[in-house]
Amino acid sequence: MADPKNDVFLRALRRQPTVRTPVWIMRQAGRYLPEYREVRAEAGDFMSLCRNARLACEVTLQPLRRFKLDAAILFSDILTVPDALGLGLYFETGEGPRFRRPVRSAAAIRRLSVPDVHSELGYVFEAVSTIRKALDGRVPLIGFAGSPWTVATYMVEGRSSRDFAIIKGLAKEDPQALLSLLDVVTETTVQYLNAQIDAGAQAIMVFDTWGSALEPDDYRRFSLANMQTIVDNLVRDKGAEPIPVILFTKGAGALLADMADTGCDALGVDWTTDLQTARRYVEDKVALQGNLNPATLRESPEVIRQGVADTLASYGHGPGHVFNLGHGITPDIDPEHLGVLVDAVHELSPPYHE
Ligand code: 1CP
Repeated sequence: MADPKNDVFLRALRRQPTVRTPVWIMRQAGRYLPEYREVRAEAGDFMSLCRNARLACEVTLQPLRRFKLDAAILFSDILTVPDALGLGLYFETGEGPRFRRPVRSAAAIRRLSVPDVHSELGYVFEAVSTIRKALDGRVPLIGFAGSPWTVATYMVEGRSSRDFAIIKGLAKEDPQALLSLLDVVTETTVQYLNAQIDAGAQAIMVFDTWGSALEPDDYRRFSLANMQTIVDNLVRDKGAEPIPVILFTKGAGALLADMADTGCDALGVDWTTDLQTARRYVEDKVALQGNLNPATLRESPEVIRQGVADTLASYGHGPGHVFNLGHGITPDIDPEHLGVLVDAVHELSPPYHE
């Protein structure tokens, strides 16, 4: 398939020169858009939306019609993987994701096995190829998965958690059981992401939303090690240049230095670390993606523009910056405010590339 007509995002991930800073937004397809809420209502529920390639494609494209974004991201979820492992994912209205059969004991972990991703997750690969065709090279398409640790928190807790008491208990009492759970998720994720690449994904992002709940040594053992295995086993040689990989541990802070040594191309940075500081941690080994506080989008257009200006200045001159929020856009945001952000990146970033 042809290279994208707008490759500023892929070039920035590879730290090649660009004329401006590319921009996309985590959760750019989602509930803050009225047209998304309409399509989700048509689908019935969130998983039916993910399983319908035509509708998943439609909601992927919606934010691109409104805003001058430089990448599309597959519309799906990180919890499709444990669903394929047989845990029974469902969404309680207004309450977030739940699993019918959480995995809490060594015996339950032993019963898990790597599924055939093509039969269990074929709907995702069909969405990828449908979106890729519909994009027609306008911007590159990002495929993604959760980090094995972050996915395992949902598998063990059975739902969203903020203290991770059950999985941390397992890490203390039976670390080998937790490691074998992580092995199954990691192997499944490698096959899942390679199949997304085969279907047409042009960059890969691994979301480790809950890695920073671990202390640093446990982070390296239970989270970073599995992301390393993923980076090592992705088949990235598809075109003239390898498919770039972005790792994002929310709240990584100084651990960004360890992450930069995995061989990934870029790191997502949340708003609790200045890009200037992050750039020092990673010693220009990788590109950086981020990191405006999503709460800034609740402010006035003037404050949003200033936030963009400050973020660009914090990264400073030179290639290797992809503009994004430090975490996903929230459902309460006025879409016009996101337009102000995207326009400001287009307008204010060129001087940093002269
Ligand atoms: O319509 C709805 O009510 C569903 C809300 C929703 C959406 C829009 C969920 C349920 N998932 C998604 C899509 C999604 N999720 C995307 C693709 C869309 C895009 O980015 O434009 C991606 C990349 C994700 C990734 C995801 N899902 C993460 C990692 C990134 C992050 O935001 O930290 C996590 C932790 C999830 C789990 C999940 N799925 C859905 C919700 C509400 C949650 C979060 C639950 C929690 O806070 O624990």
